Amino acid sequence: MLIRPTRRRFLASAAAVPFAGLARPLRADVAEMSISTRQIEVLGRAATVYGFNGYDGQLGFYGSAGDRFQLGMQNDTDIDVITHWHGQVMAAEGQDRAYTGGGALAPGAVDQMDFALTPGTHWMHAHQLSEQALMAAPMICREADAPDVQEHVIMLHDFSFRSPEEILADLGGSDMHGGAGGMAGMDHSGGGMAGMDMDMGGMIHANDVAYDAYLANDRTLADPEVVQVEAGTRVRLRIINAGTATAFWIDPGVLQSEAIAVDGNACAPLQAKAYPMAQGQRLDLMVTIPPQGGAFPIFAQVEAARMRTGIVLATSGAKLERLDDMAEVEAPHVDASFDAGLRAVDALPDRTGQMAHLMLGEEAGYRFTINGKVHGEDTPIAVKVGDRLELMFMNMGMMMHPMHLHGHHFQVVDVGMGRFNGPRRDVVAVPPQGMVTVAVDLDKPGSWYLHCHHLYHMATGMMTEVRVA
Ligand SMILES: [Cu+2]
Repeated sequence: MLIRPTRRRFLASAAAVPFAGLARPLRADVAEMSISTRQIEVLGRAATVYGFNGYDGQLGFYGSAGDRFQLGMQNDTDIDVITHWHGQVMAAEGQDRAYTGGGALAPGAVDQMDFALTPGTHWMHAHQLSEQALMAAPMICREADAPDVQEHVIMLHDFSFRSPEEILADLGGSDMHGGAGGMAGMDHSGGGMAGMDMDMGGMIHANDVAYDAYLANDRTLADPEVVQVEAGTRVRLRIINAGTATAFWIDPGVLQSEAIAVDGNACAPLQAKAYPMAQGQRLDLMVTIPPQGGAFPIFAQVEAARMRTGIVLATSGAKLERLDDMAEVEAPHVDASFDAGLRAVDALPDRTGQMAHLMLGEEAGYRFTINGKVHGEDTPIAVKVGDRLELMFMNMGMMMHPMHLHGHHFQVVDVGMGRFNGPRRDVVAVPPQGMVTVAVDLDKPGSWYLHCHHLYHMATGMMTEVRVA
């Protein structure tokens, strides 16, 4: 048997390279990646956040098609971590802890990982409130047919100096999923509302959390990352929206651009003036640097708001101008119009399947539901291996819900304008009052979470499971 050494494994055999902010050097005999706290500076203030630390001083993991994710993951924090390899659908149940009964990686413990990487722009994150404290990192597997161009990863975050527990308390909700005490603190006695409250919030809204800053690779526009690029070349941006409660619009400004993949899945190239990214989604954007060179901001603007973050692509010697962290004009709400224009290059074969209807609701007391139930009260969707399933999401509320299925990449087949050959994804934005249908071939046994990727909607109940037997 031939075992291809991955770059990561090669590095593991070399001396460990600790970097600033790492609690202590990694030990090659114990772990090849670690989860720990680190220090960043936001708006001139120090902040302690989490990180998934690789050996070479980079956050996250970078591999190539054919590699395996084969390493020890050590938890150097003092909290339990429910690890999730988002988009890495070859992680068998048990490798990925985010399922009912999956438990958590305890402080000091090591999980031995070993699964084939799924090519594309994916990521790793805690399936708990700690995701808000930046417990998230890129998990990239470069495609075998990736064009030979410069690549750069951009990870977006919504940042608060408050703890996620405080944020959730301010929203009025209680954590039903991944809190330190598991199901402790779950109290439905005060709810008392069986039906859905269609008047919640009155009108379509977003951004229910007031953040202190929005980060692109840990930095704000006051001090953005500046990436050196060559004039006249193409650059592939692998963008990850790790914002827990924030959808963004990616604005490449004057640069010619096209989307070439969404959620790690190649799509027919699509040009837009701005590209929406719901929570959890990824976008591979190919941009062209003009022959005359210059400095080119890539903005990520919060939906339905003026706040923005971003990075700068700059050719050598280009003059960098100060960038305003407020756009002149408010961005629209993220809706389904971009997805309506996307076409899959690896469409699912035509098949009929069973349909599951999922009504997405919001109730008083910051309670988010699927078919009127919070996770724990819900009835999982039961199917057999190999089944085709269609999930029809009907959003009865006034906030967009980015719906994510674990273990699979579905295909968007209807965004309310009739059947179409839509994109392969693993998170789909279901707009307020909107209806979106996705199709999926369930090829792996297991209990796969199906949930809203707005962290606080998930935490307060908007999650169920697809049980594949
Ligand atoms: Cu939601």
